[in-house]
This record gives sequence, C-alpha cells and structure tokens, in this order.
Amino acid sequence: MNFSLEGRTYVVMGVANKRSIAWGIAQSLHNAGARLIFTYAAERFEKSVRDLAASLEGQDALFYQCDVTDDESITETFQQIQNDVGTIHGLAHCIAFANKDELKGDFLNTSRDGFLTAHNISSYSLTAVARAAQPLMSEGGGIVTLTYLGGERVVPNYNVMGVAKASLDASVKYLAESLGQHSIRVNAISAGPIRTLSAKGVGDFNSILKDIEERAPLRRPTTQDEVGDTAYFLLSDISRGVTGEIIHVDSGFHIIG
Ligand code: NDP
Ligand code: N5H
Repeated sequence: MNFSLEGRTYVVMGVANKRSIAWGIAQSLHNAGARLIFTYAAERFEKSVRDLAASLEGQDALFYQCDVTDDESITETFQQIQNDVGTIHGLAHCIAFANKDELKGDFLNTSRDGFLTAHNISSYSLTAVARAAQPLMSEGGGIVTLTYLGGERVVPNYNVMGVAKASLDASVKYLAESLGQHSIRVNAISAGPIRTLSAKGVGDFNSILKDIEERAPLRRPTTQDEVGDTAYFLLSDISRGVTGEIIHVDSGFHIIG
C-alpha cells in the first residue's frame, strides 16, 4: 500500500486565513505530496488564500471562487476544475455559517430565515458539492467534512448550528451510501474547539477551552494539524475500508459525561 498522495489532486474548500481548519488540512495533504485546489467564497479572502498557498514549497495550486449558496457557482467551479486538471481524488468541505445573533441565547427563538441559512450553507452544500465533484472523481476517492459535538448533544449557544450539524452528519451517511458504488468514500471529522475566524466573538471560548483542558482525556485542546492529519488519513488509501464514519478529533472530550 502506497500512503503517499503523490500524483493525486484534492479540492480544499473553506480556507479564510492561517487559522482555518481547511488550512491545517491543506498542509497535511501537501506534506503527503498532493496537488491542491483551493476554493474561497469571499473575494476579500482570495489574497490570503493565494499568499498561504505560496508558502507551500513546490506546490502548484489552483484557485477558484465558489459560493456554495449558488448552484451555478458550484457547477461552474467544478466544470472549470475538470477543464483545468481533469480528474480529482478528493475534497475537503470546511464550510459553515449561521447568523451571529442565532448563536447565543435561547434556541426557541431561532428564526425561519436563520434556520434555513444555517442549513443551506452548513449542511445542504455538502450534497450539492458532492454531486458536482462526482464526475471528476472517476478513479474513486474521498470526501471529508467538518462537524461538531453540538450536533449530537445540546451545547450552550451552538443552537441552530447544532441542528444543521445533525443534518450534515446524516447527509454524510446517505452520501456514503449513494457514492460507495463509485468507490467514493464520505466521512466527517468532529473537531474539538479551535480558535478560528468563525469561532471569533461567539460564545465564551476561553471557558470552553478551559473545560477541555480540565476534563478531556488528553487534557489539551485540539490543534489544526491533528485535524489535518486525520483528514489525510480519511482522504488516503490508509482508510480504504472506512465510509459513512464520524471520527472525533477532540482529545477524547466526546466520551466524557
Ligand atoms: P473559518 O472561519 O476559518 O472557515 C469557515 C469557512 O466557511 C470560511 O472559509 C468561509 O469562507 C466559508 N463559507 C461561509 N459561507 C460560505 C459560502 N456561502 N460559500 C463558500 N464558503 C463559505 O472557520 P473554521 O475553520 O473553524 O470552520 C471550518 C469548519 O469546521 C466549519 O464547518 C465549522 O463548523 C467546523 N468546525 C469548527 C470548529 C472550531 O472550533 N473552529 C469545531 C468543529 C467544527 P468565506 O469567508 O470566504 O465566506
Ligand atoms: C458552542 C460553541 C460556541 C458558540 C457557537 C459557535 C458557532 C460557530 C459556527 C459558525 C460557523 C460561526 C459563524 O457562522 C460566524 C458568523 O456568524 C460570523 N463570522 C463570519 O462571517 C466570518 C467573517 C466568516 C469567515 O465565517 C464564516 N463561517 O463564514 C462552538 C465552539 C465551541 C466550536 C465551534 C466554533 C464550532 C464550529 O462549528 O465552528
């Protein structure tokens, strides 16, 4: 078994800056020899993504703008990728969004609009993107998404995003069944809290991290590279028998009652 990703191409969606979990995944895939394709939604992050990718020695990365709320944008992005590189071997979906005012207070007050926005960007987008990527994955491959414990249990303030992650987790299983016949595996990583741009200004992050340091089996917070290396595992042949799985990379916090 060859564990190198030499000669393989992966799409990484959701690098906003150097703290992004997607950037941790990009670095792990790069270190394993993969060629990388980056997609970003907001034009203001294009420079940041390009500058980061330029720091990866010998990497010949490609860049596309893709807004996952727009079917046309998704179709065009993957058509363009097909024209430019032909085959891809996998995809990392590292995308979520909910209105800030729905990420605090009482879940009972979730608006219809806020509910739909969170589900559209954070859950449905995985299915939309998987459908667009499938024709490019003619040699089989892997799809990985990012989820959080708040989709399994009630975590204060996670609110509508928890319900969206539960929907995402179920989508992983249904997509694994749909795409298994094409030798495409679909899995999720449930990451412990990491201080990223998304996490900024939501909840009391310091006390959440303190709790992890005190109670998680490993007594330390999750790091970007730990998630990156698990994504590498899930996107490589090392995990060839694994699909429809949700792997917790959270210092073991999910087992604590
Ligand atoms: P980042 O803020 O770094 O990344 C979030 C990304 O989502 C951004 O790159 C943003 O792109 C993208 N995004 C939002 N809306 C859209 C859209 N319409 N189309 C395309 N992309 C969009 O945060 P993280 O790295 O923390 O988040 C990545 C994933 O990890 C998310 O699914 C998150 O829920 C999950 N996660 C995070 C944890 C944490 O503690 N940080 C814990 C567990 C899971 P842009 O800015 O260009 O719009
Ligand atoms: C229990 C918690 C803390 C409280 C809830 C946090 C939920 C965070 C997830 C979403 C994705 C954050 C979000 O949508 C923020 C936006 O409203 C505002 N930010 C932005 O628009 C920035 C500029 C862009 C880049 O962000 C996005 N997303 O596009 C959960 C934490 C312990 C763990 C955590 C932080 C989980 C998670 O899913 O991210």
